[in-house]
Amino acid sequence: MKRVISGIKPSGELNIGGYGGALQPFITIQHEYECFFFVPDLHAITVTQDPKELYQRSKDIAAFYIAAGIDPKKSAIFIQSHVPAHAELGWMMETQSHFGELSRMTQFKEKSDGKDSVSAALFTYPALMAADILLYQATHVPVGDDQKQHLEMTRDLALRFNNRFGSTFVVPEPIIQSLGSRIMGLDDPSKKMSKSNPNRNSCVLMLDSPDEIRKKFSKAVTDSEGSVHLDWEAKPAVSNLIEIYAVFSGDSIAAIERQYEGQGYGSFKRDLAEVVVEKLIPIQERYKEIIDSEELITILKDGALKASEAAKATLHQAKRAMGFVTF
Ligand code: AQP
Repeated sequence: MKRVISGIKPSGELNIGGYGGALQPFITIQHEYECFFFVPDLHAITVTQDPKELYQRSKDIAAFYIAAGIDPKKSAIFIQSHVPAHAELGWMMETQSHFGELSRMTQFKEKSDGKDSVSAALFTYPALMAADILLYQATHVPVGDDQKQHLEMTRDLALRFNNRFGSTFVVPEPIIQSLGSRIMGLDDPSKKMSKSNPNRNSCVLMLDSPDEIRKKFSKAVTDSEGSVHLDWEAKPAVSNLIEIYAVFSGDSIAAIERQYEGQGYGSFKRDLAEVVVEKLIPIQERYKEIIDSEELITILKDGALKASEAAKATLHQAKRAMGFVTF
């Protein structure tokens, strides 16, 4: 059985970058694989989090999974810290990770850049990510652009462990998506649209009102050429908007370029806002129904049970392989 595990960190308010790069692909993937979708709260705390916000955002991500269309009857939806095997195997994988390879991780370099002090956990984060994946013997992992290096390290760790201790882990393959794998900020197309960016105009949040969405797209940077065509080198800002349009409408890039030929940016941006509003409204409505419901709690408890069952077997096998006393 082909199996997938993936998650979205509750490190800030979810935006359309996370939707396009992760959540929307999850909806498709759930029909082709046995899936485990989790809320990586242990990853979120690698940088400082306000406890009240972490609590709310962890619930939010789980509610968005369901609201966007992940079927909890088919896929396990759970919170990472509810399955302690993640932390346990994370430590074991840390012992197999080399300082040099962790030092080369570009995400660590970016996130630690210019900071006086960063947590040790931010540095060892890829070992925990490897554990998240290997614990479920995932055959496939959907990866956004900036997670490719981490998945490569997961594969290296699985192979290293298997060579040292005997065949234990499935070595996972990436699922690379062609569209939406790197949605950039609306204010600056050289920076990824990120939850931790304090500039609220850089992104459209999943819970933004239609008017906020319209305002943000009308302010989005473009260029002076006035031509809607994709060219990431010469026209990164407009290319980013075209890609968002394609992700949210399902239209091809060529069809979008044809539709707006010779029209400048005004009508393109207005239509783009409507395409996004149309997609987000039903998700927001379902989110509101579920966020404070018993239904959400039940789904998360059931998901954690299913995940724990799957994780337990691998953890036991890995411990025995390493020489731990197990019964
Ligand atoms: N802007 C984006 N475009 C495309 N894909 C994105 N993803 C996130 N932002 C974009 C993809 O979503 C998956 C889950 O990401 P994550 O939230 O766990 O981590 P992240 O990539 O670190 O997200 P952020 O928003 O940038 O969070 P912060 O600011 O806290 O670090 C990943 O596959 C990611 O590629």
